[in-house]
Amino acid sequence: MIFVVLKIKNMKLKFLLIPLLASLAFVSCKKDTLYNNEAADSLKVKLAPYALTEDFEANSKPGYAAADINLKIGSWNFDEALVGNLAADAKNGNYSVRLRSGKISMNFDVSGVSQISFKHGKYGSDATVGWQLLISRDGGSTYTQLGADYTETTNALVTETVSIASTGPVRFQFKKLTTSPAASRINLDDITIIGFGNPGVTLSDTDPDDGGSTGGGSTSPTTPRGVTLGADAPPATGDNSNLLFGNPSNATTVSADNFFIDAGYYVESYSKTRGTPNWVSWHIDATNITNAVKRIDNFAGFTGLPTDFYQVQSNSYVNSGFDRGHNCPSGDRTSSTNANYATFLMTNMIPQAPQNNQQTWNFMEQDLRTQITAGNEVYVIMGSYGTGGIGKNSNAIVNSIDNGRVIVPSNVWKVAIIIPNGNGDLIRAANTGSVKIVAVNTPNRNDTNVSWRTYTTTVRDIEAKVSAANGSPFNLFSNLPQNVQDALETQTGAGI
Ligand SMILES: [Ca+2]
Ligand SMILES: [Ca+2]
Ligand SMILES: [Ca+2]
Repeated sequence: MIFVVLKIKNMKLKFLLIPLLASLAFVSCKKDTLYNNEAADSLKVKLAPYALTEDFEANSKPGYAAADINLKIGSWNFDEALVGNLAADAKNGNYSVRLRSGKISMNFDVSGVSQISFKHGKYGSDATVGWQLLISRDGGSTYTQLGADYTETTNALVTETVSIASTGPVRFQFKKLTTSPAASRINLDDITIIGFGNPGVTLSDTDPDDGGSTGGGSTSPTTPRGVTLGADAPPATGDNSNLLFGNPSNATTVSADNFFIDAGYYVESYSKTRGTPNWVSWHIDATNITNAVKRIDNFAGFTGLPTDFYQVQSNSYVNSGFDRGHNCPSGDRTSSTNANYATFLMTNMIPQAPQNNQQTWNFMEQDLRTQITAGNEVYVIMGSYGTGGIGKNSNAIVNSIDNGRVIVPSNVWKVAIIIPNGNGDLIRAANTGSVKIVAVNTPNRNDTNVSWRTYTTTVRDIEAKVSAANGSPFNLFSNLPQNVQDALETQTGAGI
């Protein structure tokens, strides 16, 4: 846990009293979050830190014309700017902002901001160019400059961190100086907004998983399709296969509500009655997250279901107040169009509260992918159970959508087992001390805390909850010896 230390001394006391009282009021319902330090003049207020990083890898914008673009942490307006991936673009990863003669601006506010950091450089061999960082405290109506002008002289990215005196929601703008040569361009990347408490990020109404101002995508259905397997799909069996750690509900192709689907890029148990997966299982390693393709957003019904199953359509969630929440995320399958297409089948979706999907779940998915880039491989199983969630249309519990054909789960869970890259994964998971376990169970509500670590639990607890909800045995990691399961499944799953 990280603490914010508020030093209150002598003359500063008078000026800090009002914000301090505000802080005390904020935490007064949780007295245990206040600590008196041994130093009489210090107070520690426990607030969860957050960091929201925009790396510009999530979406494309090939031209300079002014337009909004949906990115990882929200919607931005790019005016005379694009997402570039040329050799001359100074960048981290595959893409960065290339700003020509205008500005990029956030279309959303963030609360509790203490710092903003970003990488910046000059595009290729363009002439020296200047720009400003600006902040708005009124929802983007007016902006004021933060710090001094920046001047780009080299093509290499450098990192800058700026502290923010923030008491309310803010948004940022990066704006080229009109005095700089019109043709000179600036690269920007990895804009990270750092703060404490709930960032309260109101993501764009056109977030890719959401697709509409009232949730669930556009009104016309797309053409249903199947899966086309490429060589990049995980192997069907053995090491790195999607179901290596076991079929937790013993799903079969004869049980309508525990119906086994091998979609190649993931494996699942589907429920005809619920119109959603019960669980989805998949393996991730570096070969799956190459960013060879960007998210394709081609939500569609799945043609592989038995003919007596209702085929959930791309528009089945429209106006529901719930996102089409991926189980196996788009971001875990970027090695080919086939791989990414597979994740957009509606048989991979649940009606998920937008904040739960776009924040809590999204950040957990990103944290798991960070484990991959750090040299690990990850086996993930995500599922949902129960009935009744709270979306964004009202505070009322919604039990089903699409005229009762899709059940809204009450809980959304995920377990992950993380091991260093290698072979003999089951044996290594049983024997190595370097296994890390993540186990999270969240309520499917739109007021979910942004931090997934708020919801860590044990694998064993998830097994018990799912088993009770469905009235049938549920055994995760069943291919591991029971004594290994007993050891791993009773750890609280905040392993990363
Ligand atoms: Ca980037
Ligand atoms: Ca492996
Ligand atoms: Ca188990």
